[in-house]
Formats: sequence, C-alpha cells, structure tokens
Amino acid sequence: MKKDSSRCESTVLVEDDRTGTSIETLHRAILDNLFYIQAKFPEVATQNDYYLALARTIRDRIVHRWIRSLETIISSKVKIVCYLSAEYLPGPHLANHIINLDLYTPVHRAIEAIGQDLEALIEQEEEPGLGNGGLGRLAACYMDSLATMEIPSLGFGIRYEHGIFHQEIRNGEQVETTDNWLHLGNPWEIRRPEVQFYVKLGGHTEHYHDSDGRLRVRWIPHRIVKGVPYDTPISGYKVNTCNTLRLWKAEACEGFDFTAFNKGDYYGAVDEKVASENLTKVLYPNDEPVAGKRLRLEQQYFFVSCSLQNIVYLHSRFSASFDNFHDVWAVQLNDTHPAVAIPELMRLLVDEQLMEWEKAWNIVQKTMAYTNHTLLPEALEKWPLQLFADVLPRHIEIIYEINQRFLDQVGLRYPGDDGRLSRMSLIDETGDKYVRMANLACVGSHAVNGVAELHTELLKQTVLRDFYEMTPEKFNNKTNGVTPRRFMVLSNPGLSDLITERIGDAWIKDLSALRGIEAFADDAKFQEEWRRVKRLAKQRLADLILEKTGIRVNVDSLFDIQVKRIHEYKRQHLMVLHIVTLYNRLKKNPEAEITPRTFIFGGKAAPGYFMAKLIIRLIHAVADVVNQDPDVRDRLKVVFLPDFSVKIGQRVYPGADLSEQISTAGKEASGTGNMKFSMNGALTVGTLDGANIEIREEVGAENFFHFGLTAEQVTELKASGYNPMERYQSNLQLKEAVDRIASGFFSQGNNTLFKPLVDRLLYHDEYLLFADYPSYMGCQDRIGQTYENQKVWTRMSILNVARMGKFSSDRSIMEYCNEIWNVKAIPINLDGS
Ligand code: F58
Repeated sequence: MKKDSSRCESTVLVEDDRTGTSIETLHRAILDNLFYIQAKFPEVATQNDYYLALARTIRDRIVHRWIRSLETIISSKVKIVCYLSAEYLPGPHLANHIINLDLYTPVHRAIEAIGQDLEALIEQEEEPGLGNGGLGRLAACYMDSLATMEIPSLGFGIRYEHGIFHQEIRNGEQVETTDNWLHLGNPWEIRRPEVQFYVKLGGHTEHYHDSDGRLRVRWIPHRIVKGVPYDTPISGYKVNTCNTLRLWKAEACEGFDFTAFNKGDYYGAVDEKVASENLTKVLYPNDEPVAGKRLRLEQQYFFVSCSLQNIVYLHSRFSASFDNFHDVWAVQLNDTHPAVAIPELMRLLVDEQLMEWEKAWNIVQKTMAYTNHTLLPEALEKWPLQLFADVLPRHIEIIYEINQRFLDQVGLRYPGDDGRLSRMSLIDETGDKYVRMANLACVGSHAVNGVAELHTELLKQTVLRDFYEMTPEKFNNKTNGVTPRRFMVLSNPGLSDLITERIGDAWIKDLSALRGIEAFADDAKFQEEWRRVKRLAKQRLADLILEKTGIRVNVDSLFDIQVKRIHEYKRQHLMVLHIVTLYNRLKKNPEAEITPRTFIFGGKAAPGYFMAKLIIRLIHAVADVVNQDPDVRDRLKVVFLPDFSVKIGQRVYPGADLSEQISTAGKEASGTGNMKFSMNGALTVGTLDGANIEIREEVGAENFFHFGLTAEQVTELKASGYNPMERYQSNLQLKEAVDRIASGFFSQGNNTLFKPLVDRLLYHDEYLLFADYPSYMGCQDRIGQTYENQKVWTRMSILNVARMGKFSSDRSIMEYCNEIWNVKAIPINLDGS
C-alpha cells in the first residue's frame, strides 16, 4: 500500500497499480497495460492484446517476489541448485501464476468487468515447446516443486527460437510444421543483454609456460559466440519464492564483420551473424541417435558453458575462494545432454582459475550429479571422437586426462581385466572412435540416479553395471513425480474442488493428504459427485476432439487413452490390435456384447522415425473404417488428437477413464503420463514397467489392471529364442487382426502400405507385442466388464486418486534435496528482512 499523493489531505490508502490485488486495481492495471504496453484501446484490441495486458499485470505481481528471491540467494550464502537441462516443457504460464498467487477470483471478476472471458485469454497463450517429451516436462515439474518448496534454485537451458515442430495430419499422415512460439511476443521473459558470456568453438590449443613457470593451456578458437540470457520467473504455489529459468540465446559477437563489410562483402559480413544465431535456432526433434550432428554438440556446449561461466562469475563475486565451490553449488545433469559440464568446469577451474588438477577434480565430482532417463542402448549419447575434438579441442584433452587417471584406478582395482577397461573407458575404441557421454557423466559425478525403482535396478545390472560395481555408493533411485498444481488444481478444477470440499486443501502441497478421501470411496453421494465431475471433464474433452478432428464421441462410452511420444517400445500398435480385435468381433456378430469405447491417441513421431509415422498412419486408417461402419453402431470410436502438447494434456488427463501404459517391460524408464492420468481418476491398464510398478504398489493390485510379461520374463524369452510367427499362427484372434491389417482392408485395398509394420511384427517383434497380446486382450475384457459396474469402477477411481501421494514431484524433489544436493529451503521475506 502507498499513500495516494493526489489526495494527501484525506490520506486515503490506495493499492499500488503494480502490486494491488483488488478487483478494481486489477481492472485498472489491465487497461493500463493495454494502453501503455500494447498501445491499444478496447475498440481495436485483439484477444491477444488482452492476453498480453493481463500477462503483464500478473507478471508485475510476481516481480517483487522474484527480485527478493534473487537477492536472498545471493546474500544468504545458502547452497543453490542448478538444474541443467537441454529441454523444458513448462506449458502455458499465465493460469499457473494466477493460481500460485491465489488470484483466480479477483482476476476472473476484473476480466469479466472488461467484457472479456478469462478462460479464452488463458487459451490464447502459446506454450514454449522447448522439449520432446517426458524428460523436458519432468524438468518443468521439478522447477515448479523447487519454487513451491522454497528451494533456492536456477534452471538453465536453451532458448530455442523454434521449439518442437507442430504436428498436422494430412490424409492420415503426420506432417511437421515449424513452431514459432515467439511470434506474438513472450510477456514472461526478460532479456538481459548486459549479462553476456562468450563461448569458444573449434580451433586448437597451445601449451606454454607462464611467467611463474607454470604449464598453461591456451585455447585459440575458430569462432566465438555470445550467449545472452532470457529469464523467466517460476513462481511457487502460495509462497513468496520465485525462482529463475534462465535460457540462453546465441548471438554474434559483433553485429557486423567490418573487414568483410568494408571490402563490399555485405553478405559475408552477415554470414557470421547468421551462423552464430543458428546455434539456438531449433530444438532437435529426434528420438533417434543424434551422433554426428555438429550443431547439436555445439548447442549442448554453448548452453553448458554459458551456465557454468555464469555460476563461476557469481561465485567469484560473492565468495572469497573457490575451495568451497561444491558447498555453494549443486549441479544436476538432466541426462547426458549437459554432461560436457564436467570437462567444462575442469577447464574453468584449472585453465582459468589456475587450480591444481586434483583439487579441481574433487570439486567437480562433488558438484555434479547425473540423472539417467533411458535404458535403450541406441539412445545413449556418444560423439564421434573427431567431431568432438574439432568442436572442443581443449575438452578432448581434458577428457583424455580424466580418462587416463580413471582407467589407472580401474586397472588397480581389476588387474588384468582388459574387457572392463575397454567397456569403462570414456572413449569407445571398439570400432570407429567415440566419446561416451554416459561414462563421462558417471565418472564426473558423485551421484547417479535412475527415475524409477525398476529402471535404477536395470541400470545397475545392465548399461551402467561396471560403474555400479566399482562405485555402488554413487547409485541411487529417484522415482519421478509430477506437479499436482498443474496436473490437478489447474487442469481439473472440478475434481480439485470436490476433494477440497471434503478434506480441505492441504493436499495441494502435501499430496499424501489425499488419503483422506479413501473414507468416501463407498459413499454414494461422493461417488455420484465424482462421476458428475468426470463426466464434465469428458464433455470438455469431447468438445476438444470435435473442434480438432470433427469427430463426435459419446461421453458415456469408456474413454480409453494413450498419449505420449509415438515409439515402437511404447506399443501404440498393441492398442490398435485390440481395436481391430473388437472390430472383428462385431463384424462376426454385430449383436456381440461389448462395452462402448472411445479410443483416443495423441503424440508426435520423430520426423525421421519411419515406423512411428506408419503407426500414426495405421491409427488413422483404422479410425476411418471403424468410425464409419454401420455394424459398429458407434460402439467403437477411434480418435487421433493432433499436435499433443502440455496444453492439450491438461484437457486429456481429466477426461480419461482408462490410461494405457503398455510398454514392453524394461523399456520405459519411468513414464510420467501414467501418474497424471491416475491422479485424475483414470484406472491404468499397464505392464510391470517403469513407475507403473510403484503406482500399482501404491494404489493396490486390485485397483490396477496389470498384464504382460515382466522385465525378467522378457529377457528370458528373448534369450530362449522368441518366435513371433508361432504366436501368430496359434492365436486365431491375433491372426485375424493382423491379417485384416495386412489385407489392405483399412487402406482401400492397398496391401503394401502397412507391410513394413506387419512384417516387423511377424518376423522380429522386438517389443513382444504378440507375446503380450493374449494377456492384454484378457485384461481388456475384464476392464470392459468392470466398467459396466459403475459403483465398483468409481470406487477404484477414488482409491487411485487417494493413493497417489507418492507421485508428487514435491516428494521427488525432497529426496533430491536430502540425498543428493544437501540443500535446504529458505522462505522469502517480502519486506526485505
Ligand atoms: C523419458 N525420456 C523417458 N527422453 O522415456 C520416460 O520414461 C521418463 O519418464 C522421462 O524421460 C522422465 O524421466 C525422454 O523423454 C527424451 O525426450 C530424449 C530427448 C533428447 C533426444 C533423445 C530423447
């Protein structure tokens, strides 16, 4: 509050236009921003103008918290978490900040008074698609929890100008179009051109002795790129903490190369600018191996170097010496994409701070921790040695030195074990030479974690086995979690209000409190309310489906949903086999008793992943036939929701009855969609894979539809010689489903279109769809029957939500804080004390 000077005699207290939260002040501030920031007046303002004016109004109410949080971090000498991730998928910010500030009602009223609709303005925001899938979304959930739990932290990443491509469907096929998320302006970020770091690339090194006789290394780069940070506030839920997500943009060091310009070579002069800015132009969309992509390596190094230079600069400003660096900074590597942080911090400490190697290495190891997100060997990053050396000539020397010292230790520990030396080396020399990023990350970190119990166990037994045997104390599990703020409060207000009416709102920050609703699992009134809420969410999803696909669905049918990246190991095509099996049953006997179902798919395929794109094609082909066939009588509907995103997810999870989590056991590291569905009252049909196992443990086996081989059985079956053709021959339903696809029935008689997919299954079936098919069908039949009994189903749904406490990202972050980072919360005081 401040005194209104214009009415000084009466000393009336009025709210500040930038911080006040009454309806009147918000109303005034929004119109003010429309006028002064957008330079628009109501008669000509677009919906986007109103969105931007509102976003600025909300941002103003965050800034105080944001600045105080930064001041506190700097002044109070507490340990700070730095989360390094090449990807973030935060979803739209506006509604999240509004609920975090507890301003929903006054903002709603203020917007109403202006004659606008808050939901429509929220919808207007284009989300930053700065990630591919689960890994990027996890980073965003963790940033949310860090802020809500008042942990001083900084997220570092890349400000891609073009995020993940948009997916359009043309004639049943995925077509990629460029994302342009910044085109209407981004009100959340603040560019800080005064903070800039220079990143060297390419060139060579020179070794020399300085005037003190010390051996030094000079890196003479081929080029230098400037990194400029863009800061985005990450507010916590109903706390003063507001952390920073700092994303780096690459720019040319100088606007022009004046030598080239003076020679009249204007285009040559601009070339360098273009080349530099290319570094952060676009997110790599591939789920495929990225080895060989120079620009990708440059991107990784660019953001890592900017971030570490930034940290080192802050350290040098606010700490007396570098000896305690690891007591001030905890750096978490989100997969191996930022693993070049290990040699980079060595370079900064040894080459630039002139620290002794051993001392620097000790600090680096104590600072860094590494999270692994995949067991798929083809997804483990390795860089061709020559490429790596070309881009990072100094880092390859540092890696050699680390490797030599490390392999000496391995040799001492396991004398004569050459196989082990070769497997553990940071350099793969078994054929073409590569730098192995996972090995580097293990060696340079004090902690290595997987993202679900099974995943961590498998890491220890398979891809990282040698490292586990040598340093078991480094290995630990941190089961993933998701934020209940975005995935319950924000996306499912109906369910959240119903829960809060019964047990209060403490669950929003302590998800284990959801247990309180168990008591109402059989309460007829509560059950009825629960079904009403679910039906409304299904209606909202049905509206979205109609808008995006033109397909009308029956909200009383069972909504059976699989949304995630399209990948063979995730087995979207197993769900298709179920659909075709049901279709075949109806074709044989149109009167067959079946539970009406709406099958909903969503997810992007990597542009270069042929088989994933063919799966999308197949889903559309099946949908076209099944949705039109009069024999089906609308009992089955198949829908593909295009361009799946965080925003669409928020509409999908609340509307699901059944969540499909059907990866081949041992392949999905954790999964996080499984958690989002279950928190919103969907029941899961799933394999014993990733976090499914822990979800089942929590909700109770009787409230989870499990099927399929275990990870162990998968390994055994493969070892004993799996023959998919045999399975096909011996199961009539399976054979008929496969034959129907192969025959061209779904592709206007074209029997070659799906041949690659069918042949893959018949002759390889790497992901064991045919082996799991009978058990999946049996399970789905039980699911259909259970759904017929709405009382039983609702009880199971309530119990699923009640028992999801473990899967809040707050729990995961608490474990990271206590067991890896050793950091503590510090509440932020707004009055500066
Ligand atoms: C995912 N990985 C895991 N990678 O597949 C999923 O099980 C897990 O729940 C999630 O991480 C969070 O731990 C994932 O999303 C990527 O998107 C990579 C991005 C870079 C290229 C290779 C894929």
